[in-house]
Amino acid sequence: MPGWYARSFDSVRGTSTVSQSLQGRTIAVFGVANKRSIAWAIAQRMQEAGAQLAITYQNERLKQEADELIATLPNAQAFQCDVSRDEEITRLFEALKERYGKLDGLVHSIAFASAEDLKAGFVDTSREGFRIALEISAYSLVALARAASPLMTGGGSIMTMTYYGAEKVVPKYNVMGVAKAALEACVRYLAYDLGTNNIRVNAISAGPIKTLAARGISGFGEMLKEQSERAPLRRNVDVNEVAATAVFLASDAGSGITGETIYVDCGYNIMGF
Ligand code: NAD
Ligand code: 0WE
Repeated sequence: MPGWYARSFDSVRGTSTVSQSLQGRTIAVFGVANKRSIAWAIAQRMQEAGAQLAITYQNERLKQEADELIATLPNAQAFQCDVSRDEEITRLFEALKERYGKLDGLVHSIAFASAEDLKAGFVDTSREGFRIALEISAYSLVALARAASPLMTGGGSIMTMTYYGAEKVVPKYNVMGVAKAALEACVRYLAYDLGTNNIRVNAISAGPIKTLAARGISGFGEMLKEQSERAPLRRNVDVNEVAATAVFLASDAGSGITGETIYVDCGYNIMGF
């Protein structure tokens, strides 16, 4: 049995279980802007499961708030990285190699499209708006996976956050829907390439959650209400349910899953009417 695969056997019940512990693992989490960020909930739940964390924020503007937040978490260190800049990615992974030596997991919780592109008709998306949305929201996963894989010497788990607008039209999600469709395809191609190194790559498709990235969107409140009425569980998803799925994917319990998009949306996506 390979060493990384921590199975335990219950001789009384005669069942074997696979550990969801992240003890002894180092995980890099990208995309903490504030306490509402999905990345922040993931970081907290991963720390509770025993992981040592490198947490990144985008820029100087977010530095103070992110630094203060990250300082409250044991075994976590803050780093700055704008994923649109190759030199910042290179510098970050040099720092991670120096500080930790190896990496076991990476969480990508980053998206951006220009505010105008989430208001107008999709048909009016500019060349520049399209480029930016796809570069920040999809290509950055490829760049981070490439930089992280040499550090994942004992295998690893890479995950990203996606949304239903990748596969069905959600009015006003526009170019972000196209970027998420590309992101989900990137997950499958990365899973194929990195599978040889026992690195798994997956996406979590979360239902709508009131974060900074959602707050600016007009009608988001009504959307939450309608979604909760139509979802099989008759409610909206809690950010900690998304974080629990991230812990699962980073743990040995997720060892057989790669290239997948896992819905954490109270079942909303299964409905036809
Ligand atoms: P958020 O605003 O807290 O997180 C988005 C993060 O992206 C921020 O931390 C921001 O700094 C970062 N970012 C943007 N451009 C960057 C760049 N160039 N370099 C580095 N970081 C950059 O909002 P969130 O809702 O937590 O979003 C996290 C992820 O979850 C996104 O991928 C989003 O699409 C996805 N998601 C959100 C929802 C939702 O309803 N909130 C639902 C499904 C998926
Ligand atoms: O992925 C997202 C939002 C991502 C996002 C949000 C913003 C707002 C501020 C990307 N770029 C920006 N740029 C900004 O200037 N979600 C899944 C949340 C979301 O956004 C929507 C949604 C949902 C859900 C936009 C329209 C309709 C539904």
